Amino acid sequence: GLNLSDIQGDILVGMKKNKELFFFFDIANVKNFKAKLKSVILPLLTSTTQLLDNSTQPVTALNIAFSQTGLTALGITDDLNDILFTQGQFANAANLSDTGTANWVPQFKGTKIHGVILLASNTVDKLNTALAKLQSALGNSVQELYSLQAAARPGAEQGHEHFGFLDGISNPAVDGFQQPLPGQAVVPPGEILVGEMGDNVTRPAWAKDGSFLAFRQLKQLVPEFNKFLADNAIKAPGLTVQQGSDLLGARMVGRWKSGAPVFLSPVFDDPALGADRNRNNDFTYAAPGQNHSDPTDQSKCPFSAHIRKTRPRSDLGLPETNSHHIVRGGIPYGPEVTPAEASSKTTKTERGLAFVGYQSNINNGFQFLQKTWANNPNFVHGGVGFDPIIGANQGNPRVVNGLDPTNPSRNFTLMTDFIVSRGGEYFFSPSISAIAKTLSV
Ligand code: N7H
Repeated sequence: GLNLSDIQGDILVGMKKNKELFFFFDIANVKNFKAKLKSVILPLLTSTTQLLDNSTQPVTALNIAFSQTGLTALGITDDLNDILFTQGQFANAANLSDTGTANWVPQFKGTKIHGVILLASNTVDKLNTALAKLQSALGNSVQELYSLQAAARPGAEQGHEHFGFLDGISNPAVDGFQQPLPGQAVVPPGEILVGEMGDNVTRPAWAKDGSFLAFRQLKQLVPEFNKFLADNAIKAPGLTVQQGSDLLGARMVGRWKSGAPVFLSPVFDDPALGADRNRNNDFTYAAPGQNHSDPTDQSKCPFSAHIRKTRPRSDLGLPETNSHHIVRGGIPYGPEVTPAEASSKTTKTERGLAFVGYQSNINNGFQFLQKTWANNPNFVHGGVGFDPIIGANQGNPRVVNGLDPTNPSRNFTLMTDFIVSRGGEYFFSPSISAIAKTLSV
């Protein structure tokens, strides 16, 4: 089995807290930093084992990950053999079809960031207390370059991202570690963890049980998204305008706001289905007993729907032996939509998703999902169009097929993006023993 007490906790099971701070730093003094990494950070690192049991979860969880620039600053000369990591996200931004990098957070432009500390707790006070303690202990060994404060949404919206949809439903189960729920993909450990079975790339020995963290700050234009849904409500007998608008949104995502999959509940939301972990992921897009979906039928779920683009299930045939799965651990950031924003249908204050995706190979994982699937109008079939949620076309209009169930061949042309990339960076989240024995010495 996996050495769960050596694997940083965010990778496979997530921090399980409502507030999270992403603290991006550079190493100001290498010798001091290595000493602090060992004496201050190492004892605070939260393992997978600790997170699995409520009684061992720390009040504030902490993980750390390094960029290539950070590893280089630490004197690491081994090649991790992931070219996208080595070059950094900024150098490869064009692969993601962002609207250039003009919208990027300035600190993400270039390769200045050495690492990120992920701090998670259940209140902002506890988080800030932990941060203050940490910063005073680290002294001037590190310098803060940028921070992003993220938080689960309040009340009934908890667990839902800013467009209103329940998130965190479908992550792959790691073979031999997690018992899959019905419909969950099962992946070899090496698809997520470096150096484990299924990772066929040559790596330095110390990199074993680490994972690449693709971080993206994705701004969401929520009032604009809602305006689009209201203006383009699906018209069908028996549907009110509101229901037609909800149906359009659900078909763009592939799930209703409750989490219920449109493939299983094609016309109306089904909150009981959405909440049932044994049923809400139990579908393949194929008819019962078939291991391949019908390539002409998107009546129950568009081929372009966000969750279908990013995990095509039986569209590529079953079992799902492709190597394009990631473990997502993102969390919303920014305030709730204000009444003024809602009535003007215009975003005034930034909000979005602090996207976190873990994989052993960025080219097979995050970048593949974004570039080769979501941004590719001919995936999974010619002419299905862009993923209407995350699909990017360098800011140009995006054609999307299949959204209207009364006329599946109808194309929609989305004139604007509802998600704007503010950039990010690629990091490596090492094992705890690698931090103790290699990175801090
Ligand atoms: Fe997505 N959304 O609100 O529409 N995502 N996503 N995502 N996403 C998922 O199944 C969303 C983003 C994946 O296994 C759900 O857990 C938003 C990126 C994958 O069937 C919802 C943003 C990438 C899955 C959203 C965003 C992905 C998935 C349903 C950005 C990769 C699982 C909840 C602001 C490049 C697919 C769930 C499966 C699910 C939304 C980003 C990938 C509601 C708002 C950048 C693999």
